[in-house]
Amino acid sequence: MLVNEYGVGGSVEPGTLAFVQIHPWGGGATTWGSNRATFYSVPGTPMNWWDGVRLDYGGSGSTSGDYDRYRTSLGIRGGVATDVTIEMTGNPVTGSTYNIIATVCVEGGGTGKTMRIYVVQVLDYWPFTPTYHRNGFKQAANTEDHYIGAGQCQVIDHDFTFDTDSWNNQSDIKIIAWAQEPLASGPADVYQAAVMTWPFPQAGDQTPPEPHPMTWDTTPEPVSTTEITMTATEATDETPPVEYYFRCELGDCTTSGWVADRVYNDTGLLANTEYAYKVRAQDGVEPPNRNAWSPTESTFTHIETPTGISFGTITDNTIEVTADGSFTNLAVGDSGIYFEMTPDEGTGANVWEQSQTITVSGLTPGTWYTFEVQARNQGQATTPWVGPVSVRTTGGSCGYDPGDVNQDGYVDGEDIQCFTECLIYSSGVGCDCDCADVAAPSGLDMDDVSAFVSLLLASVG
Ligand SMILES: [Ca+2]
Ligand SMILES: [Ca+2]
Ligand SMILES: [Ca+2]
Repeated sequence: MLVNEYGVGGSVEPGTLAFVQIHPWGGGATTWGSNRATFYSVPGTPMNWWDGVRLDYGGSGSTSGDYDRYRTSLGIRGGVATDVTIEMTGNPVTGSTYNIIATVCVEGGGTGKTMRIYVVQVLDYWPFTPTYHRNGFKQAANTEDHYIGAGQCQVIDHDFTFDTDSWNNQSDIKIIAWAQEPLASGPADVYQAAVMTWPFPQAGDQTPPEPHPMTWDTTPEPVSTTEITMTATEATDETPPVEYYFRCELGDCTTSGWVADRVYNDTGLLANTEYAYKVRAQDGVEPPNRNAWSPTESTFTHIETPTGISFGTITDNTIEVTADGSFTNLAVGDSGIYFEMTPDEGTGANVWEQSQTITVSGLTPGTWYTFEVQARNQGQATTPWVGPVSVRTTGGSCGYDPGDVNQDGYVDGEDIQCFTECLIYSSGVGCDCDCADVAAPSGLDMDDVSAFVSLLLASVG
């Protein structure tokens, strides 16, 4: 069976014709090839069997004349109707070993018959010399004889391990299967033949989970200063279980490995630091099919929440205020601390600052100011508010300590009468009502009552 021209153009449609080239003698000779030669009683080469149609052998002395004759044979062969179909798949097993499945069927309404099924591997352009080397025989599965009824199929299952020549030239590997009349010698009609070329179509579930590419249900977002959570879209596949793989793409974060849960929490992270992740899924096939990566999404861990508010130097017109605690990357990106001051006066408060201590200036002497603070990370995610805490600028009309309403130099029970008169009448003989304003907000109201009582109790204690 020596045809070099076919299958590479001309009138022959690639893939519609299966040839196996056998070298019964000389280079490339095999026992299987010799047996085939015996089957066909080959007296010499070149020789061509058109199984079921006619025999050509010997050269005419004109290569083009030979090919013309072969084309005639091919046309006759192609005109013969058949009710047999062959489909093939090849799945990798390990290394250069592939599991080859040939499914041979007789069409519904066809004629049941016993057939001898051949499955062989050839390597195109082999032997490398001589040049008549198309689809040279390499190895064969044991033939199987099967009766296949109309509308029925037979599966032929065989592992082929490809030799070094083949494995080094994978694109030239072909699997050829045919169903032949089960006779002891040729001629023997061939009912159908099929060629499988590299890369092989594979059997079973070859489809990655959906969605493909992967998508996010919820992109990464901070849970705390040390934890980020993210949720992949639920992936579906005909072959469960589906597993997810969250990969750290930015920063010293943690890749999940293959996990069953589509929610992933990465812990042990640094505060107010950027991290990025992408995710994909795989199905339960071995080896698994994997969808394409999702877009990479980044986020920032939360910044630390202030632990309190404290005050530094306070003058008639300025207040130095600190958000207590330590803050990671406070000067980076949109990070900052907001000092909310009521009433909103002067300069320096009620803006985002990349410092945990600020000095508010331009304030009114002897006036109460109330502060609340919060921090935000590089992504502007804010902490809870801390406070309120109030403080009073020095100075003002109260020339004594706040609470010393009767101006005797002490804050004690002697101040109660003045405090009460100031509260009721806004004035009193011998009383400085500005000294009764012992708590925020500025001015005398019920907030000052409890604060004044606390002052008295403190003075007693
Ligand atoms: Ca799948
Ligand atoms: Ca007093
Ligand atoms: Ca007050």
